[in-house]
Amino acid sequence: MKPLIGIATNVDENRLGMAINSLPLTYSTAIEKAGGLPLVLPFSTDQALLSLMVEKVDGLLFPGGIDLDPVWYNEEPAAGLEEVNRDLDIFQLALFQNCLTQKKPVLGICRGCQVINTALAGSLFQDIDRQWQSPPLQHRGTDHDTLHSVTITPGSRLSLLFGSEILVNSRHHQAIKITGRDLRVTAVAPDGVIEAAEHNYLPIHLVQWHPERMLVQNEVMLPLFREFVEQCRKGQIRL
Ligand SMILES: [Mn+2]
Repeated sequence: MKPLIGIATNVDENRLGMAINSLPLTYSTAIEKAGGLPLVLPFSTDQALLSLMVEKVDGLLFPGGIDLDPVWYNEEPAAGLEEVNRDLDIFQLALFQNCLTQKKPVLGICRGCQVINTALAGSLFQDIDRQWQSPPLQHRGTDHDTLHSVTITPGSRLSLLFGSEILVNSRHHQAIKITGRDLRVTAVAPDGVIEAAEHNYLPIHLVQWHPERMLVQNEVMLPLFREFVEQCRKGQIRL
């Protein structure tokens, strides 16, 4: 049976100003391409329902999106912070806590990477350009994805997929500052910005770039999704 992969929705507004569940198609398409059955998990404030949602799926993907409210990592909003939505944060942070409790495989992309790092008591640079100690690379182009290389930590699960260096896209203005509990850094940009991390004990992967968008161009990032789907399949067998 295909592993069932929940994708945590974002929240947006439609043309009538109504709140909607919102997710770019590229995320579900990537899961399809990797052999999984994607299922978008809708916004909810019901904690018991969130736990049930996580029980029903074999793994979870946390997508890109807006900034997290810095209140979750005990900071005041700083210059450069963009749109935040505390209700969305509470929804996604709670979903992730359930993944931890239930030991479900997780893949966090861009904002998803930041959600996981924050849930594990790490912190973020609210704006790389204003807060990074050395002149940063361009991590976000104005109207397109920029590209930069990342150096991958030897011995990491990421290095088994991509070797010691790989070119990635970049469309973020925040990044991990203090790494969350039990996470280790697995990739850094040439300017030192953290670009990926993984959990020491659990099948939890964080990437700051957008592998789902790279998949539209070619299949270089397919192994990342394949491995995630395989981890979800193994959990399925164990149950
Ligand atoms: Mn970057």
